[in-house]
Amino acid sequence: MTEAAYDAVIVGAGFSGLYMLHRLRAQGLSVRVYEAGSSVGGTWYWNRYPGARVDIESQEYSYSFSPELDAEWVWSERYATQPELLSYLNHVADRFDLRPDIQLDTRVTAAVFDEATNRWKISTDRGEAVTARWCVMATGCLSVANEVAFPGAESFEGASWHTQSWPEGGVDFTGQKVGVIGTGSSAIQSIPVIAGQADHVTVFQRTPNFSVPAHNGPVDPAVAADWAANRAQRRAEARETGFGIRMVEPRETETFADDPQARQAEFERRWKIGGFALLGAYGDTLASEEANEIAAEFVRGKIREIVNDPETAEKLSPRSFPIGAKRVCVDTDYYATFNRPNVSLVDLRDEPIEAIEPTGIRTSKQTYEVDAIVYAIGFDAMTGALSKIDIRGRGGASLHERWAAGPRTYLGLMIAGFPNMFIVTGPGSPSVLCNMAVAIEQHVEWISDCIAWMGERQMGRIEATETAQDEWVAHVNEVADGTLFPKANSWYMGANVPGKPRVFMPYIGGFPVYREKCEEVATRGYEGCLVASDARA
Ligand code: NA7
Repeated sequence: MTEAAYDAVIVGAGFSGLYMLHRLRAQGLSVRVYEAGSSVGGTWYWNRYPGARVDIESQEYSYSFSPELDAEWVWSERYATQPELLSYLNHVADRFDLRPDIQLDTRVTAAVFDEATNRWKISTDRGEAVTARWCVMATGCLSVANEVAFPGAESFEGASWHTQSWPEGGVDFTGQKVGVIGTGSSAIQSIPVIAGQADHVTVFQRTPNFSVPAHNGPVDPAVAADWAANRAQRRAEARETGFGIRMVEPRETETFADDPQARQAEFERRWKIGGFALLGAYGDTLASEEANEIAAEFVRGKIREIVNDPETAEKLSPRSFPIGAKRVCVDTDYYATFNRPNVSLVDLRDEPIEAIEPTGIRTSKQTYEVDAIVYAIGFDAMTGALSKIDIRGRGGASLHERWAAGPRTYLGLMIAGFPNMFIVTGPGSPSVLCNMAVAIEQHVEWISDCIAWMGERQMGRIEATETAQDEWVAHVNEVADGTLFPKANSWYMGANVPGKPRVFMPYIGGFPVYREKCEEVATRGYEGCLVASDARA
């Protein structure tokens, strides 16, 4: 049977895949999108846990490519909830008529490059195989959940869920004793909501995280009016900041240039704004340990102010890594939730989990009886989704093996030895250290421009050189080493997955610097890449 042939296959129909499809189709390409979920939406389809919402203001965390879309969509809250984000992405799919080219409930299992034809053969778990000139991995940075590997987990008699694969109809915790394992962003968002419903919530914390208030609420009409009047300008401002987030309001000022009173006032002002604004207070927070400690201690002071019990406050206070070196969480009432009589905290540094038992969670000290368990234990980040697909490049080389010691890419967009394949927000690009919406749009546009450039020249194959890739990887590491980021056991480092190599994966040089580099590469005829026509390949 002849396989269906497309110009491009896109894996994933989240924020990245939807825009990628829209762009490539507008360029006249035939495109097939495969999506494992039963809906478009990616992250915002899967992460349906209570309290799930974006941690960047929605005005900024949304597409900017279509002024009409931007103008017509009205966000109801400063930080949109998961259902609102999912309806936004569904609206995008309908508005741009994307659905006919998207196949849902289909997981791509293999992608094999054929050197004779310069095409990828892509296979799915439905037994289909198609070929495509271009393969774009829009598979997301946080799309593969960490496995629940606690001994005895399968013996638990109650219900249990990973936050990333929450039941579509939601869960009613009324009257239940709930154990939540983990205190990352997913836990910090869900714990206050679960605590408002359940009989009791026991939080199992291995490492406390820094969390700042969202101060969420309805979108301020003045802010909405400002965005409506100045949208293009506001978007451009976001793109000029290192994190691609306008509300961070980054300042160059160094921490010790201000006296303690001025520092306190600046941090207080930013705490009131909420969200990541705190991180923009001083230019050296993520570079100097002494400076970082000042910001960290400000947050610890807030925890002590909010949490009534000093012992609980201390347990909730992060002391083992610099603030910002793990993604700061953005919460609604997280710390105050520990003042509720129906919430208790178990510090796993004192009493590690030994096993899950049929009726509870057993630590080295005791068994905590629970009716339900929420595993908020995170993701195999940045490389998880690609490592689940059997990707074979030139000479049958396996990506899995190539990346055994950690991911290596050129600009986080291409991989030497894997021609005609692109990754959206891959390791080695700003990705999770940037507003994802900003990072995604820039990648999608770069990839589609590259494909158009190839088409105009009737070229059939493009591939990053090993030299360009080595230089980029060295640069990514050098920049990371100049910061405090590698000092945390974070998912940025792969440190949260046993056995995963410790490599700092995102690019921390800042979005504007990165975008400039990408533009320079393109302007110079895709410098660092080998380009060939089909005939010469
Ligand atoms: P995170 O931020 O990786 O958090 C996972 C949490 O689960 C974290 O507190 C972990 O503790 C904890 N964890 C993981 N494995 C275990 C085991 N075995 N025992 C106890 N505790 C464990 O994932 P999230 O889903 O919350 O957030 C991911 C991103 O999504 C977030 O940054 C936002 O960008 C949105 P640890 O810190 O490893 O000690």
